[in-house]
Amino acid sequence: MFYYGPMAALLLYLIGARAAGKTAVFDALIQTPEGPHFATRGGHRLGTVKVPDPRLAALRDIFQPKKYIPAEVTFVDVALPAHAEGSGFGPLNAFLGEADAFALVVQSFGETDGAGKPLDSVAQLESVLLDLAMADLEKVERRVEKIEQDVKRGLKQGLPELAVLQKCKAAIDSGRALRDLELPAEEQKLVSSFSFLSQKRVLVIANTGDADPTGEQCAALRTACQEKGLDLLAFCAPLEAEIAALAPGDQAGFLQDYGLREPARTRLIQAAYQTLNLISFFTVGEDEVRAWTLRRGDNAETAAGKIHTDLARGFIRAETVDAPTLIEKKTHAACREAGKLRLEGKGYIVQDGDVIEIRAST
Ligand SMILES: Nc1nc2c(ncn2[C@@H]2O[C@H](COP(=O)(O)OP(=O)(O)O)[C@@H](O)[C@H]2O)c(=O)[nH]1
Ligand SMILES: [Mg+2]
Repeated sequence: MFYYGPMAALLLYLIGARAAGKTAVFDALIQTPEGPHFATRGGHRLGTVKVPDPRLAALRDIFQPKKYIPAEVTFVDVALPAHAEGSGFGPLNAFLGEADAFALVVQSFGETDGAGKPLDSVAQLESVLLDLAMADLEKVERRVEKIEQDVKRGLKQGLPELAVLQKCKAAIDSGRALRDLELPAEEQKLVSSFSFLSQKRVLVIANTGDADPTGEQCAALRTACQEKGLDLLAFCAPLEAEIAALAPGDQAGFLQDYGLREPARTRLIQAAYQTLNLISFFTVGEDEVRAWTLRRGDNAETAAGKIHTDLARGFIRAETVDAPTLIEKKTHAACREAGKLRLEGKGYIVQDGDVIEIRAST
């Protein structure tokens, strides 16, 4: 993974056909009442935003810390080469391999696509998914060839890897994305260095027209996504950009008028956490109130290791309370009195919204 700045932000890469509206979507995601925030690297645009979390904000208000550190997400508006069907992404493969997930923008407005042909959103989705698969197939075939040559020379250590690669190749050949292959952990380990693009989670963004901000008219695309097991979010990029530029107090009314639950940025971040199976836990104190990201199912020892490797090594226990209780009771002492402060061991499965203090011997 890339690290932009001191923190490990979740990396969401915007991909899609030419003129699908990737840049327009990116502009909406990075817009704020103070203007857009982004940096440029190698032609790509990167925008880092804080993950909105009302629980963390409430904890900040109680503890009044010196530092307030929400989790971060970085959106990347990928500068793609001219879209060439079925040929993968060429020189961008390695760069795309760094993504935690893709947000695949599909044009869902207007009558013609970026190539001047009649718009077919489903075909556009499938074409980009095919590009991801072709990029992987190329890597697989190149590596298979190399291992087979080695085997002929009597070098057999590549055989377990070869077996997994054959499995991957068979899946791609039959039109399945590698993300649906569910390799056992030991097989996954043998191929994880390839950073297969079709193994990454994909969120589909239908970039709709002004008349359809909630994507009611995207029935065919919605069905296609369901069949592929992909989550679909609809947003009208220019409209969302306008709303995001409003003062925070004015946004709610506009969102409501258009039938929108939350701003586009929040909806996308929530969907990304969902599809990547991520949860947040919090640490609180006078110095800092901070959010940390974990995979659902991770235990307290892993959580400790996120904060500092020493805390995982010397782990004694995790003093744990759920955020709503701490927000209600205001102090750890009050939580303890109410019997709500739990002492959890290394193997405790951390829950979304846990406030944790690690006790460790150092
Ligand atoms: N009407 C309409 N036009 C849009 C929308 N989103 C993008 N566009 C236009 O479509 C063109 C391509 O958009 P852009 O974001 O540059 O596409 P990209 O190539 O995927 O980055 C631009 O002229 C945009 O102004 C939309 O939601 N509605
Ligand atoms: Mg663009």
